[in-house]
Amino acid sequence: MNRVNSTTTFNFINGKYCDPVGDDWLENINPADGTLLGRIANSTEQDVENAVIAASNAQSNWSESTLEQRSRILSKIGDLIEENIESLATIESEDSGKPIGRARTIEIPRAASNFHFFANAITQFSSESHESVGQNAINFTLRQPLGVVGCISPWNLPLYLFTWKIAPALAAGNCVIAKPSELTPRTASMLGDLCNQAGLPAGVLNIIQGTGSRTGQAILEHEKIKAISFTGGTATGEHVARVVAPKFKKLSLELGGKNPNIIFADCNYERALETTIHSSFANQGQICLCGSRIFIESSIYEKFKADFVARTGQLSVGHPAETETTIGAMVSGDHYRKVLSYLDEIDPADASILCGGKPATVAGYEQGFYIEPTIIEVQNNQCRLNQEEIFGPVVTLMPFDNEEELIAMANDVKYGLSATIWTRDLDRTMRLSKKIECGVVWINTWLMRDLRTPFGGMKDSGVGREGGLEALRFFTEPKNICIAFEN
Ligand code: TXE
Repeated sequence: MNRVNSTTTFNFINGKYCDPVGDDWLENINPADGTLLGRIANSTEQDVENAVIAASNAQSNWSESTLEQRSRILSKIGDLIEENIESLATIESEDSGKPIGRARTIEIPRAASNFHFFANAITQFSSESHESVGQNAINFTLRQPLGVVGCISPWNLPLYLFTWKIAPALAAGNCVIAKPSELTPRTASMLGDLCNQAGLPAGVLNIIQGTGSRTGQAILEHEKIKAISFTGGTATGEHVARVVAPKFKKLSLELGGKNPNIIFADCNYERALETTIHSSFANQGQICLCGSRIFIESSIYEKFKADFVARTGQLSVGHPAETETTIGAMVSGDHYRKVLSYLDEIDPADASILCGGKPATVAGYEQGFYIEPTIIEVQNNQCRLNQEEIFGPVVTLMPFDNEEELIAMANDVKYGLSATIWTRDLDRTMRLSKKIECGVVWINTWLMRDLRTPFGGMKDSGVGREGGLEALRFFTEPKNICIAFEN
């Protein structure tokens, strides 16, 4: 691939890979062993400006292209991602520390699905009309592209989340300035080449690399960028909102979570146990949807606790490239230290560690950022472990006696992204689903996704929804046209 498998990650502007204007570079560190993978462009306002110029020049042709043309190109990008799964998965795993199997079977295929899904969805997107009966008028609503939009994505599911924003933005006829996380830049960079191969016109997608505080900030502040779609931490999201709101840009924020995983005694026990392993530790717990607070009905608490600890003991912490690894490396040294700081500061009055609780050593890779999967029994939902997003392989357990007590604890947190409930009682399912404060509820499953459904959170987990028509609505401006007619 063109300038992408090398150790240098360039910007992709106007269909070409290029150096950052200021010739400034960041280091890309391999979290599995602490070695240097290469260097990454650290872009300035001038690079963002160049990207915006390219995007603005491409805008009118792209927004005037037919839906079939756009659909064909986006579908081809999806095909090319599928054809390059192996190289994309290898790079994704190297950049992020995630097990290669996860990248190969879940995340890169999902990036392809994002393009295939929106390639189809745009051909079915329609707008509304309203006849003003008795007033001799008809209203219809145009859904026009916004223009040049900004997409900023995080490091935990790099290409998966990057494409989840870019695909609907492009499908709706916008040109895009996209910034991946500086911790996981390379699969995003590879996407540029695939877009060229698929025939995406130059300037329609521009991929800018660099830090959040400089490159990301320049995207937020650029007057010609009409909307920002952001996924990342809640503190960063707050900052993004502060910068963007006075500029009256459209804003979508997908932020952190502290999600309850609720287990009732009448559940399918084996399924709940097995899925709880995944919802706790998948991707080293670095998924905003992970069920990090596990509430278990008292009558099965001791049994579930023992079985969960035993099952967790079978997980294999190892190098991400090894196929038997279930827990890879944390994304970076900084994040590794942040997660460990929660474990170092545990107050024994609040909590006791049932397993894990410290760094893991992987032979041959002693400089890598590994943490043992950790289960902590906590005494109350108010402790820091249950209130803050740790974003690592760390979960807490607490028993509950009744629904009232449970719902009070589940909702007593600043976040409101998702919840999982394990029960066979349909009435309870409905009662709790209506009361729980979050945007996504899974019953007897976790992270089962249908890309047509609205996705996002309430409270400090964000504003707005992604997915399906919600994303196409976000990336378009509704313009109502009222035509009066004479009888
Ligand atoms: O992410 P940031 P960080 C949570 C998780 C984690 C915490 C911090 O709890 O510990 O956030 O993670 C860009 N203007 N999540 O600091 O900063 C940045 O370059 C514009 C949850 O690594 O939120 C990157 O591209 N952009 C989350 C993106 O924002 C800025 C996933 C996300 O980085 C910017 C990741 C700025 N001023 C972390 N500052 C989830 N919801 O899935 C940073 N960025």
